[in-house]
Amino acid sequence: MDSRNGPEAPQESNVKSFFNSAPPLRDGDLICNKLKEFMDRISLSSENGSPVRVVCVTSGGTTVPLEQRCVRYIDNFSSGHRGAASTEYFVKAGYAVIFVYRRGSCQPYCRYLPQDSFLEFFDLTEDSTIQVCQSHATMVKKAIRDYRKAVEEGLLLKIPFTTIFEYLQILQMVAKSMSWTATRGMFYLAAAVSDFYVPWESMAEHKIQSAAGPLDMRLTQVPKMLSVLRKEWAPSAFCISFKLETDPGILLQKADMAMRKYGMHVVVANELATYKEEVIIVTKGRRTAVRRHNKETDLEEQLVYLLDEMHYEYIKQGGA
Ligand code: PAZ
Repeated sequence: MDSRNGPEAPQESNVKSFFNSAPPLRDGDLICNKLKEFMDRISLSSENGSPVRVVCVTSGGTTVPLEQRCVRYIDNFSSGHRGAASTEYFVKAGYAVIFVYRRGSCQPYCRYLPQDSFLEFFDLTEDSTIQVCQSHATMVKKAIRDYRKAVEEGLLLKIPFTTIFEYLQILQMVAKSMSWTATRGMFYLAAAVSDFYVPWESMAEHKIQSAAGPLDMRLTQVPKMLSVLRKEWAPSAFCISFKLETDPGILLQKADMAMRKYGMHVVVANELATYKEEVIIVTKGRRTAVRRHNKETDLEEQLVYLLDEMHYEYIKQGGA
């Protein structure tokens, strides 16, 4: 039912109550200014004579806090590797990228730097200056050059999130700031987003105490924001969501359903056991498997290449 003429549909009121009860972003004004600056610059640039395409890449898992002064939280599986790698290939393809990432997750152009043995990358010279070990120098030089180029050309904006509350508020801000891009906008939603959460107003303020015995907790369903994104926030953008399952028997059926139910243009289906080696691109009436060629290549390179072509077609046809 149309809310202008009668009571709100349940989904609509769930979306409202999610945003009304979410703690406001601490750095909301800063994000808003950064987005404005980024978009102003991009709107003046061109890509081979045509206006630049813009993609919002989401990456990493959202957390669900269990306490307002959070000590414990539920997390979602995602290292952020897919989003980081894809960002590099989108920049290479000429897109301006807004990289919305989980704090501490994998970053574009830093994917090869070891996180656990970072110091092994460096040598101390006799005069105590620090230099990158010769064995890694080529890789680091390339990463620095590519990163600087992306930043200097104004093609990369990074915005961090941690909780589901932050993620959805940021996604909404980004979507609204991209409205001027119309069909030239793309959403590539690789983040692993919580399906359930504890509403802020019903959350314990302080650390939950174990002395009270076993913990019973009721989680509320996170409203399905993909359909809100498609219908309200960015109706002309090209939208790609990801579907991860552990049971191969239901994966494609769930991907088809996500496409129909939320109006996605593409759903990228992957299975936990093989997601680094294979994904299936699901579109209306078509399934295309994308496999990693070997350990030296990224599956994301082929994936981004195919999505870039599909987006180009979408723009040519005026969106649909
Ligand atoms: O971040 P990562 O490279 O470790 O993993 C990527 C992924 C499996 C989280 C992504 O491909 C994906 O499927 N994201 C959506 C997950 C979901 O169904 O919520």
